[in-house]
Amino acid sequence: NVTIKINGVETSVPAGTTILEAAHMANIEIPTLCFMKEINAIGACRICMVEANEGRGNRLVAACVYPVSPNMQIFTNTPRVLEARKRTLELMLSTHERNCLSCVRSGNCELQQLAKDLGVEDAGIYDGVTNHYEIDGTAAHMIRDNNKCILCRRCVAACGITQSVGVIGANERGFKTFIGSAFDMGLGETSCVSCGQCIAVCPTGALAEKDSTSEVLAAIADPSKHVIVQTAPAVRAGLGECFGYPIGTDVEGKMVAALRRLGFDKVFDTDFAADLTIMEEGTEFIDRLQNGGKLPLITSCSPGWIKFCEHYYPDMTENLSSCKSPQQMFGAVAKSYYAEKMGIDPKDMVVVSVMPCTAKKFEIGRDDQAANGVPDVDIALTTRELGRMIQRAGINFQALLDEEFDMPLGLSTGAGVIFGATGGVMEAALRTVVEVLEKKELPSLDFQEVRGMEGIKEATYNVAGTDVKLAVASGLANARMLLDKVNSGEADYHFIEIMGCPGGCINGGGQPHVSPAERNFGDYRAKRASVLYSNDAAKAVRKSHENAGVKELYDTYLEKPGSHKAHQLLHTTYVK
Ligand code: HC0
Repeated sequence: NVTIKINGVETSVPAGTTILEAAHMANIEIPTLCFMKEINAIGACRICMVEANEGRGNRLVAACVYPVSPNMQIFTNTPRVLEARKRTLELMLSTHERNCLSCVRSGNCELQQLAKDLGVEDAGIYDGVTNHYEIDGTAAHMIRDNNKCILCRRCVAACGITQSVGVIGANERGFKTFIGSAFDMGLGETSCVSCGQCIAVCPTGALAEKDSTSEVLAAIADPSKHVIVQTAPAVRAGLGECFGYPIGTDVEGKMVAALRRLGFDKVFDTDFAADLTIMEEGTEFIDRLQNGGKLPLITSCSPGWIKFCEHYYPDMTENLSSCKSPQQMFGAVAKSYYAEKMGIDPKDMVVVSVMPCTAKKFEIGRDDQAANGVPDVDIALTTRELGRMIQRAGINFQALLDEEFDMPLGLSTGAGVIFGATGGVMEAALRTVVEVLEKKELPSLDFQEVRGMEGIKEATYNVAGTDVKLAVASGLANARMLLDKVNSGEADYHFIEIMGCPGGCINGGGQPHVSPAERNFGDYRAKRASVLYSNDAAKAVRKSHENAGVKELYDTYLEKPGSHKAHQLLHTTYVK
């Protein structure tokens, strides 16, 4: 350890710690714009400047990359520091489109917050020549507005390092630098996988999901339409953050109440379809295991992962489960089974989904996702869009009393809800597959080995005399690492779960933005995941094959998992 002084107060921190980390340990948050721990430590934006004295007088240094040294004196709050940050911010603002009133990030924009904290007036003192960029709306899920970009390169790091996709980078140089794709192609023309991790880390309104909220309002206002909504597992673990609740607050009941007040005809749960997925995918796994099918079986519910597999590992598409994602299974069942029950023509139904995910906006338009001759799902919203809709409708979210999902597509088990955290699909599948193969009840339903936020997890379970080898990866760079091990023969598994976003859907690209301090030093992913595991633990029924609604669906409509009708509605194909 080394002893240092921060603002005159002595403290001891491990050698090699950066000033930013040391200050965080001493409960002082130094503002950052470009910094992302371990993946974007480039010291580029110069917002984190502090004064450091190592015996040669006070010097301004970038706290995010400058390591502490013995007896260093650090000053984070002097007039010189604040003035330096203010100047830098003014320079950034001089080329930033400042129409904050209508910006989607107004209220939680990091640049706006800094301007407020540092007392920067919108005086335009450095105004002069600016660049003007066309908005890129070519991708199905998002827009890029480079007029609001501050060139922090967080999106570039998220895309290239966290996800190992790397379809964006800095084009041109100097004053003309802008972030875009190679040859300035539209994002929709590249092999972007739509994960939205770039949006999640963007400090400003330069990157945002395509907003579909007015389409939803128009459908609700149309009396000829029966408009139903489904909510993904992870939404209940994130939505509260839009309304000031601490990270890790379960707002399932208030969310249902709010959706009803927005005017949806029925409020259903994607968790129902997650249980259904387990029935289909579990059956597929047992079949492949016992009949020499292609192994490892790899989960198929994360559309960012699917697109990644198709683009970067086309030879492995045969390993993918043929199951549609729960979002799509839900839509297919809603527009067949439920529509018939209700006597509604599926053409008069609008299925809206609320997802923590931006790739779901892409998934709804994929080929072979319209089992009933109409799209399985019509509109996919992110958690953030739902937050905005509730806000705009004047619904006092905090004051709402908890309400329950509608039936029959609102019934779910604990296995369904844990889908939203990395390892959750695997655990849910194990609860069913092990019981089916061993023909007896599991003594414990908790498969701890596949829980937790590590990027890659492995476990082996002896099931009915066979050692079943499993792996779980979240985040596409981790997925790439795992698949390369499988391809090289270094590892062999029977079953792999892959989720496109690090930590799983709880950290999806459509979840509420978190502060830089939380993103860099907090455990927001684990806090959100804990909501799902607590929700699971509190449920009376925790195994998908015991979901009474799913059982009834099979008994009265689908016949059995893997049936012809189940295949027609619930399974899909992939492109190489
Ligand atoms: Fe997920 Fe899903 S768990 S992908 O992360 O499988 O988005 O939450 O809705 O479809 O259920 C996202 C979350 C879902 C789906 C489910 C799966």
